[in-house]
Amino acid sequence: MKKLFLAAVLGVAAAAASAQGQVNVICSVQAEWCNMISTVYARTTGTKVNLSMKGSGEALAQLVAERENPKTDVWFGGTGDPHLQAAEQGLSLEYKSPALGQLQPWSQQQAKQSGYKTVGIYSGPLGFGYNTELLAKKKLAVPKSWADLLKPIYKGEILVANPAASGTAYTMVATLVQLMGEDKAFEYMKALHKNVSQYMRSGTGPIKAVARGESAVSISFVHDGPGEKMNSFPLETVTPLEGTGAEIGSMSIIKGARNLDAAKKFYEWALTPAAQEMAAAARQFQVPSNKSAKVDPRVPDFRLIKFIDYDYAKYGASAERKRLIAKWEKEVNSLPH
Ligand code: S7P
Repeated sequence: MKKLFLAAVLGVAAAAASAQGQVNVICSVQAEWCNMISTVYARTTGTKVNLSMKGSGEALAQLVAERENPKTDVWFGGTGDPHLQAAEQGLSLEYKSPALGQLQPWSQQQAKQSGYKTVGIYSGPLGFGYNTELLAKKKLAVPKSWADLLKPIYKGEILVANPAASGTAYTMVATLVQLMGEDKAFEYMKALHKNVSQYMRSGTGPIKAVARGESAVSISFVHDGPGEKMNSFPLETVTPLEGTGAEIGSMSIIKGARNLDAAKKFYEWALTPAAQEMAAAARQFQVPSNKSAKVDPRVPDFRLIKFIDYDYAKYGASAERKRLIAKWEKEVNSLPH
């Protein structure tokens, strides 16, 4: 009798859930955050979230491949440059959220310059991750500047992602070009290549590998550091003295979304303070874009970091992104180690 009752209750719940439909989300933040938003959203709204987890570079490639027959409704998270590229290529839908006024100026600016086809949901600075135990064991100093990374002592000790696959690594290329000028930046990246042991596919791969002692130093978003530390890894982060860039992690609704109403509801929910505070609960420490969302004390303090004036419109443009990546492949990645 009890079993029958339970089955009936679950049946009603399942029917309610399916009545609320589903939303297909590409999620480009780390898995813990993706899983948390999908579980909480499904539980509170009855709408099933079909998650596909992909880094930003890979997410953009999937959306390009799906162009004629989109299977994705919302692209949540990932570096802003590929979201701007998606907007420019007509892959995302113009949508002006009524919540825009509640968002930080950088988030609103990201929306405006994309023609309201994307919006900033978080921001975070690029810097270095380092394994304190490994550095001590190898008697290596903590690198404090971009210049430090070129020192021969770091040969084979640096991990970074491949800009052709990773939005994080593209942020590094665009940051260096803006910081040094294009010619010097490419000379710099050629010299850095000698110290890089591997270009990884995913932007978060390098800091995870460094945390686990597989390498000493990574070029990474520093907001990914505290989570590794909380998992008891000997990992610290630093931002370079000369200056650095920041990402505007973004969210877009996909043009031709099969579940458009569900997509808009999910998008609105993702802009609320409560949804944005889930990042820290999932041990990810970007600055939230909703001005009312609580900022965890482990979020990097932007006031202490020297930032370049990152030109998101220029470096998020398809032609510029493609050109810089092709140049990096030809002039840097082709060099022997
Ligand atoms: O915390 C996760 C994070 O660092 O990863 C995102 C992004 O998916 C990285 O993509 P790539 O693999 O293409 O570099 C960042 O937006 C986010 O801050």
